[in-house]
Amino acid sequence: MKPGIEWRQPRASAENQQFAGDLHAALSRAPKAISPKYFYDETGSRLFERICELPEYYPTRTELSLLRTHAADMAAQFGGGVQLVEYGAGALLKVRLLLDALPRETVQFVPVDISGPHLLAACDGLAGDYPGLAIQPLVADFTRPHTLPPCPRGSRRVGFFPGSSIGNFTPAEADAFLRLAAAELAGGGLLIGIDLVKDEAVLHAAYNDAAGVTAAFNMNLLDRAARELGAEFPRDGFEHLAFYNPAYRRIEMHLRATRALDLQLGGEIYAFHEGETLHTEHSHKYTVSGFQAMAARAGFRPGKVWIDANRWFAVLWLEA
Ligand code: AVI
Repeated sequence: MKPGIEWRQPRASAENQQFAGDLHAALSRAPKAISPKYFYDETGSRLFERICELPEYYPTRTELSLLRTHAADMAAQFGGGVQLVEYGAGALLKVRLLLDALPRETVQFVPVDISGPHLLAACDGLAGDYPGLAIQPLVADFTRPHTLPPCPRGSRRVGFFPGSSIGNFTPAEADAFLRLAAAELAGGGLLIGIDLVKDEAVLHAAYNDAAGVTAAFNMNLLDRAARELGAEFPRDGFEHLAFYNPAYRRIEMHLRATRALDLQLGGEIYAFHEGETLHTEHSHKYTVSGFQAMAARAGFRPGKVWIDANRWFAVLWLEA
């Protein structure tokens, strides 16, 4: 690990126990459903990076292009010194565009991510490319209560939540996250990327790529259960299912049993009938005004908005 990076290590077994408990609960409810946060182990994080480069998956390159074009304008909203908190930090690629628009000595960067080894590797890379940048990674589930390092004197705390990751929350979870963020970012603000409502064919292609990377990403949830928890099931008995649900304005991802089968987990047997699914992810799509109204209810004041020419993706500044 590079000098200058302070590392907070969680207990690995606690994470496994939580996965096991949540998977048992997911398989016991009807319909079966689990949080998408369990996609992101080492393998899942790498598969997600591949998704971001797929020709069909427009959100990443659209948001990157917005950040590239408007980084200086976005950074101008932050004010002087900044403690920049990235929620669900991942590969730390997008934040570089913001960092490039900020005087390095005025920034303390706090990437928060649940996947420890992946975050550590990303921080090493960032520290090598941005010598002198203060980086304090925090391994945590940012949707649960967590303690950020104190904000340096004279700095504003600014959250960065790109990628429309908020779309993967239920509306209640999104509201809870926005309220938590509005409280911990009070006096600063939040820069957030959201995926917009659009032509269903564009959405369908983005979650059903020809190369099958999204299918592998989805399946990794059960692969991970096999690797980490010893779950047993016929792997060829599940298939990837992703479709747009217009009533909820969201893409839904499921793992569908192609025949009646049993999944064994920690001594319990969970039966799937043919066609039954484990719901693995929602990906909500928003309108700008609808999202701003939700943010306002959580305590933010809507600020500037940057949107691409297709009106497929938006980056919003929200004052806390
Ligand atoms: C991380 N998140 C915003 C992605 C999305 O588009 O909802 C996750 C993803 N799932 C399938 N493809 C990408």
